[in-house]
Amino acid sequence: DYTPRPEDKFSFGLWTVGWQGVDVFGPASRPLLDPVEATYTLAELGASAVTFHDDDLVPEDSKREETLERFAKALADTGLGVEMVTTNLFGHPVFKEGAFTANNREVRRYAVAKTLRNIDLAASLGAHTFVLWGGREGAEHGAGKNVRAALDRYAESLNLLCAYVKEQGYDIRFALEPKPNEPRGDILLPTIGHALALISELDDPSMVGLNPEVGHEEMAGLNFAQGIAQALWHDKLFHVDLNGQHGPRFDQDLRFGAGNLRGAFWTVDALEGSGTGNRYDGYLHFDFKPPRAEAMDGVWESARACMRNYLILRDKVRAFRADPDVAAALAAAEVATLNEPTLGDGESLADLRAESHDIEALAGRSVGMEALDQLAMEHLLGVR
Ligand code: GLT
Ligand code: MN
Ligand code: MN
Ligand code: MN
Repeated sequence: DYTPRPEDKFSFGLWTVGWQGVDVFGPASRPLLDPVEATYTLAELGASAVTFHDDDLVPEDSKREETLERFAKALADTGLGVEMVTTNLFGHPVFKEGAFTANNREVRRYAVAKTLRNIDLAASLGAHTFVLWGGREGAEHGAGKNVRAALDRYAESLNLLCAYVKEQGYDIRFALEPKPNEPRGDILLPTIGHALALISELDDPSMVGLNPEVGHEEMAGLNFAQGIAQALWHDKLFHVDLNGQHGPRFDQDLRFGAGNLRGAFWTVDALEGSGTGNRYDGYLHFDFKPPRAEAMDGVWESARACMRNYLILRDKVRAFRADPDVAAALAAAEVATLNEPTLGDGESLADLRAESHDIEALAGRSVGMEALDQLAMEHLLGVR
């Protein structure tokens, strides 16, 4: 039974099911979806929370109060929470050359002000995570962006936002979302690793973590499961954007499980902490785009499938980890031995250097990885 439950903590961006199919080659293929209506439908499908950009919910100031009241009623009626809020710093042409890192200083000041206003809204709705995706922070031209200055300004903005949250006493942490390219030719903080490195230079690194997206890392040819495992190791996996992608090409934002299915299996394994003992306990947030060819029935089908695919894969991962043949294969591959420190307690480097090794025997040893991986493959293919 793959029915989503509240404890599964599934969450959706209102912009996902609300995407009207506008792309580079054509206009909208679907009607405007009222975000409040979308909230009711997502609740019916089994989501526990929703997330949004300021512009998804309250694009116009004139309707702000009225929309927020209707939205609050939808949350109360459905029991859904707002777990994360983010700011649109990429859609309006004012951000065409960047937001926090635009060369133009007035644009940067507007970007910070727009974000501050939305942090107040996030706090009032009880969100604890605030995502920052810098899709326009980047360049197409080498000389057009001083990367050193841009990183100074990126860090400056993040420091200002963190100071504001502390001053207001909000219980909010920031999550940076890396992406290598699209819409800019090259985006700053292109991968998990780049973003982690920037965080360590901030005034209060504890307030800033990551919101990695499956497709974004895969666009860069990277392994998402390994990326989030490292983010978890740094205690920086504050949030996650689950979707699907077929290798390095345009950002596809497929429903979770589509595209790189084996990658999705290991992603669930990493999130559940089955191999590491280090589980992600935040919301499982879907950031996908229902394909432009679909009508509204296909939109809801793809949203339902994101959750269903997660639950199916979680079952497969659990069955894999509980399989005695897998336990034997893990032992044969010495996977648990990696937990032992290389230098033992009370040992010195002299002890280590004094050891003699049978190099030829070690070089010829069996590592058992193919057998282990084939077991995972067979669980995924449904024959075990
Ligand atoms: C935008 C982007 C996503 C980000 C969202 C947060 S908005 O749709 O493509 O990957 O997660 O700003
Ligand atoms: Mn995303
Ligand atoms: Mn994407
Ligand atoms: Mn995206």
